[in-house]
Amino acid sequence: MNKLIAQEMYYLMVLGRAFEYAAKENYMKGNVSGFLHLDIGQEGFSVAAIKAFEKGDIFSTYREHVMAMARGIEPRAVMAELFGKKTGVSGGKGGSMHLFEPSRCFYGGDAIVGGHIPNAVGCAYARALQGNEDGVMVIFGDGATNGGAFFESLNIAATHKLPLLFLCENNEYAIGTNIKRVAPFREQAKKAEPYMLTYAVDGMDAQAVFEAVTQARKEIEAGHGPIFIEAFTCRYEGHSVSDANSYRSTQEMSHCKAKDPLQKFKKELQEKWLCTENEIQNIETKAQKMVQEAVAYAEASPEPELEALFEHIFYEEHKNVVS
Ligand SMILES: Cc1ncc(C[n+]2csc(CCOP(=O)(O)OP(=O)(O)O)c2C)c(N)n1
Ligand SMILES: [Mg+2]
Repeated sequence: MNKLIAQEMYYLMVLGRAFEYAAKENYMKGNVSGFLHLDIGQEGFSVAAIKAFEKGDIFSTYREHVMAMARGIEPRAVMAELFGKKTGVSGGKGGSMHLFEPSRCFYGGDAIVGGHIPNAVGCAYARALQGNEDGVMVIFGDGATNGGAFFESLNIAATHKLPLLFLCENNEYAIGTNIKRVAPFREQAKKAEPYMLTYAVDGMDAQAVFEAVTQARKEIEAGHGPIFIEAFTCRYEGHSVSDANSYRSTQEMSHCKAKDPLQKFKKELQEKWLCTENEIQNIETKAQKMVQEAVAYAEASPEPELEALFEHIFYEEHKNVVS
């Protein structure tokens, strides 16, 4: 990491948080519909993971607004997608959980928890056959590690030494269910230990996540096969905007918020990278402005045409099946 990367990461974190609050506000106003899962509290993890994995393919969780923007997808294209507008990154037909941009090798979230893990395995297999050394990263929650597809994926990835980084975002909750009620241990990396090297990292520490993912990426590029990283995080909001978060105590929430990744990273900018108050203020103002522009753009954008309903359903050659 250097000062420029650190500044960009801070910008993306502040952007992410402001974006998410704006998305929530617009959900309440009725401008955004469907599911809306916010990443607030976990922005440090999302930004650092994506910035450390610059070149390869990425399959993310469905809580992916911040990840998509860190990958370079424009905030206004993400906001327009939430608004269901034609100018959205998925043409307004995917919504919050399906931000898909193949030109950036970002294959979005998946509404099926863990459903994207085998897709990432297939992609890693293809990349290995192509001799592409960049690798693939798949990001999923602790809840996703309880599904069969996860275990099958570990098995295939390890057997074929695929260039795949399994990145688990362990926030200890699957909707309102605490991890203690669905898994025999807190550390989900234990499930991957028989198959591959595993590492643990503090997911509220963006610098630590950046270093862990960078190191794993290098090992994967060197042909060491799959790696599993588990990052412990904490989400501040309910599972989705329709979840009041009533199952977590005030005490638990304040403990969680005391580890705020933005505050921690801001301190690093000041102390390690010697950023001035002015530089930090400029970053924060730029991020706020970007979000306002994104909302205005989404509001002004047109709806998709009716015909768009029939696009992107079947593979091109099979289009006749529709008519
Ligand atoms: C296969 C499947 N089972 C159940 C659900 C319902 N569901 C949606 S999100 C979720 C929790 C996922 O938790 P986790 O993987 O920890 O991700 P987080 O929300 O914490 O980011 C569940 C069970 C689903 N969408 N897909
Ligand atoms: Mg979770």
